[in-house]
Amino acid sequence: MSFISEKYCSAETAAEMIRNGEVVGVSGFTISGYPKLVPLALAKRAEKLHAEGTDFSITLFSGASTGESCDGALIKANAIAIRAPYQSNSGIRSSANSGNLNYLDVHLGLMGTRVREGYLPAPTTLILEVAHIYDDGRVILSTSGGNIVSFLEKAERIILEVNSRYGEKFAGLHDVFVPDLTPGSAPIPIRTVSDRVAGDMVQLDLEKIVAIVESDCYDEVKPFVQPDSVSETIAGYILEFLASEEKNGRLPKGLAYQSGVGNVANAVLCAMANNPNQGRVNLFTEVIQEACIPLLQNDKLGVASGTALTLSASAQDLFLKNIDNWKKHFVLRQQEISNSAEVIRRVGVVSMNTALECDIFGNVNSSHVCGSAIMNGIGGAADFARNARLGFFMTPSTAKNGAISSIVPLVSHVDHTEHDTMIFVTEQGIADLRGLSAEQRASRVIECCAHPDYKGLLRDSLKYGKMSAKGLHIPVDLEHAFDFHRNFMKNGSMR
Ligand code: 0RQ
Repeated sequence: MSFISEKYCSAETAAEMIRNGEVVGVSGFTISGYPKLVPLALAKRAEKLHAEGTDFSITLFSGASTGESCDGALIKANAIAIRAPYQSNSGIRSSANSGNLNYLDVHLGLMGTRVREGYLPAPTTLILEVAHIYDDGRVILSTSGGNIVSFLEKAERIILEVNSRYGEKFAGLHDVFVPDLTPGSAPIPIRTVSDRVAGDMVQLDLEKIVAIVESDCYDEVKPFVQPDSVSETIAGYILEFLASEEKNGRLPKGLAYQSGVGNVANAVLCAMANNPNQGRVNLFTEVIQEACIPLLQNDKLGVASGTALTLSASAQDLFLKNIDNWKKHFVLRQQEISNSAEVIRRVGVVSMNTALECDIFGNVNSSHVCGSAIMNGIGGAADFARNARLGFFMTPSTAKNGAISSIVPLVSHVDHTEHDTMIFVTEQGIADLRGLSAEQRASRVIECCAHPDYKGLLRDSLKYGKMSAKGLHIPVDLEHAFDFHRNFMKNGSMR
């Protein structure tokens, strides 16, 4: 019997090995490649301990959001005390917003670095989903790279979920390079989307593997929804804008695209897939979403480099069926590389991220409703927006049936400052803010992007700002800057 085969056990046995108060690191990024069976068993164990009157909770660190069997089950069981980084689970959201969970919203590109630097505690136990394990302790990672290698450095115990759906078919998908820490770190040797600079497997320390659990679970990604008309309109503006930039010599061929999460992001890539004039595109992104499939099928995908392959169940099946032909189009990286400022700047990226609200001066809030209630988190949007060659923030012009304007006098929380943003897009139009003064930006955002129901109020806000601001460099009407938000909290509408 090999060392490895002796470690196979049930998820329940593996879950028993996790201690109260421990920092647990899991694989996983935007609902892909996270462990499912051990977290579910851990949640059940926590519920049992709580029923017996015993405290049990962990600090949970990951690459980014995980699915219902991990984030969902553990938060329902009241088993998470601290969570970082990005998440998208309604239970985590409500626990954070009710003050029961300490949620740390760290830039995704820096999470692993901060752990390695010692500014965040290093996970002591890791629960990793992998595609395959060899007897010598080498593993092939599954559908995401995340922070696995960064977390490994100081981990004491490793629990593996080996997902037999993937197996050795996943060999060659990952490139597991992790950068040096400062000071004096070597340049990261990646210049183009397809560059591979390390091996495709991770060598684990056999002595640290304490349990192996067999799994055949799907990543619990919601079924793909075809883009709605608002998203398609936004996508249309972006493609038109890109074409005019190219015509004007400002968009060299060979730039790569980053697209954020959600419907609008998918719509842009779907529109590229369906555009007969579109050549092959390369993606340098964090989340490779479902839209990579139509791009592939229409022969419009060059290489997609990311840290997560986030596909619905039917697309996961399709990917596995075609993996031998499709693998050459993908590189899965650790998130310290997929989201590295240095690499994003060197490769040359057009970033496209979604905002909750944008203000007339160019600031963006992607994470907090009315300045206080966390939605998901900043994620990796700032890693890209700040370092992109060309950056879009997109959003429908209103939310909640028109009760909310996504264009506001001043954002209630700032994720991306006016110094880092370039182009705003809503279904009303597109505003290129590059090279404009604050007042010019404000007029352009109002006239090009705001919904007609809110244009008058926004024009008034700019007018009063010009009359009352201390300085006219940014003519903000401080007195009424948050009237939209106040109205919404008081009356349920920003009007
Ligand atoms: O709520 O579903 O209850 O109606 O926000 O909005 O329009 O469905 O958009 O799913 O694309 O998410 C910014 C949250 C958008 C996401 C955000 C309400 C709206 C709806 C969702 P309902 P939509 P999406 C790469 C980059 C930050 C991280 C990031 C996100 C819900 O894109 O988390 O970009 N981004 N990472 O009704 C109150 C407003 C609102 C609002 C919309 N102004 N106020 N509610 N909503 N605007 C990926 C990673 O980093 C991993």
